[in-house]
Amino acid sequence: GLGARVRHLEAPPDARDRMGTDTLSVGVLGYGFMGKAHANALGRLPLFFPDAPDVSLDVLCGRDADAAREAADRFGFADVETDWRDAIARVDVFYNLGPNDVHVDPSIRALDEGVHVLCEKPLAPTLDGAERMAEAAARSDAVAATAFNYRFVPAIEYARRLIADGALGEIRHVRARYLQDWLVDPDAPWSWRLDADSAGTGVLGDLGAHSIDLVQFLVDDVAAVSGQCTTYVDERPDDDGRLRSVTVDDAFSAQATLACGATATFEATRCATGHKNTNAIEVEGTEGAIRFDLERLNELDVLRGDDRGFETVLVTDPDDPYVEHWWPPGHTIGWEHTFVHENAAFLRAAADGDDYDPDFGTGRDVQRVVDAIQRSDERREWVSL
Ligand code: SOE
Repeated sequence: GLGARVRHLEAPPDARDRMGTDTLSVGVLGYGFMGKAHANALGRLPLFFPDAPDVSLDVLCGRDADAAREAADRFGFADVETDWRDAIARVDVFYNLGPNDVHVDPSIRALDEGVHVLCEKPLAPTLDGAERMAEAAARSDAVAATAFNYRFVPAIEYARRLIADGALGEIRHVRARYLQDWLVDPDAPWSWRLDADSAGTGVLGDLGAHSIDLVQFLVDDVAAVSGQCTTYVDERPDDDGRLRSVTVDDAFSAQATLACGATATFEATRCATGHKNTNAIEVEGTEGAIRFDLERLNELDVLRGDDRGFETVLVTDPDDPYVEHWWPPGHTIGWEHTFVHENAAFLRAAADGDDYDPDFGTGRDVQRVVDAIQRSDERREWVSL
């Protein structure tokens, strides 16, 4: 069950008015994969991050009231709403975990009402939506977070500190790959992720956005790109067996220059046979190098300026990022912990009125790179940011 400090209200008419305490009232839109990941994270906070603000899981929002009710019971939410406007009106903090095309209007509405927002990535289906969301964030006092959870892997933060401290020297090369295989089968079912109206882009925004954010977080901004996008299977069966058009990319690759002059390459696909969730990044500088792969997320391969080869650092010591909250050295953590770290940071910023990074400006900047890669693909030429 959830920790004792996660309090539940009995069908509150307006949680915000009734709380009047430091407890943050939480509303969530969406109860699929990401709903579960964030509900799990919220449930872990009282036990492992006792300094995180108290939350009250008040409202789960979804179009289908019965399905939302069932999910609310499972996730530990007190009440449901079927209209996101009603959910936003009741809470201090709004998690936008719906498909990409419902990121824009609800997030802007929440920010305009002074409600803190954490929105899943990519920030919006199109650059226009992301720009409007970033503008809403800029005029609001509320915190606006883009959910780039892989920043919160301890080994990634460890790598960021190494690079920021100059341990790798001047960065020359960055290589980011995000490979999955769930669309190799031509009969794999159609879903909103394969529809341009709902998702905006395919793997470019879904997985490429993570890689672009990691490269910009670890090294520097993308300055120019030359990209290409490919769709291998144009139609797929939906749940009723009806063939539906696939209107987004299955795979993309791009070469890029970063503002610091480094050369970067990106590759992401949903058709890489045998790769379940290979989110990998390699960085080489004049004095050293690092290699990371999410499928070995407790480890970072580090080369420190000599010729003896890479050393595998197990990033599980108490003084490693985030680790003091968990287990003794060598007692590894997993994918779901990135959401716990992300939620702790976001809720602290919301409670204290602090800045949060990655914010909507960061999400918009990633979307600019996504958009530039799309334009480069269409025009078959380099595009500068
Ligand atoms: C897609 O398969 C997906 O679930 C992405 O949407 C997530 O962002 C990624 O973390 C895992 O893969």
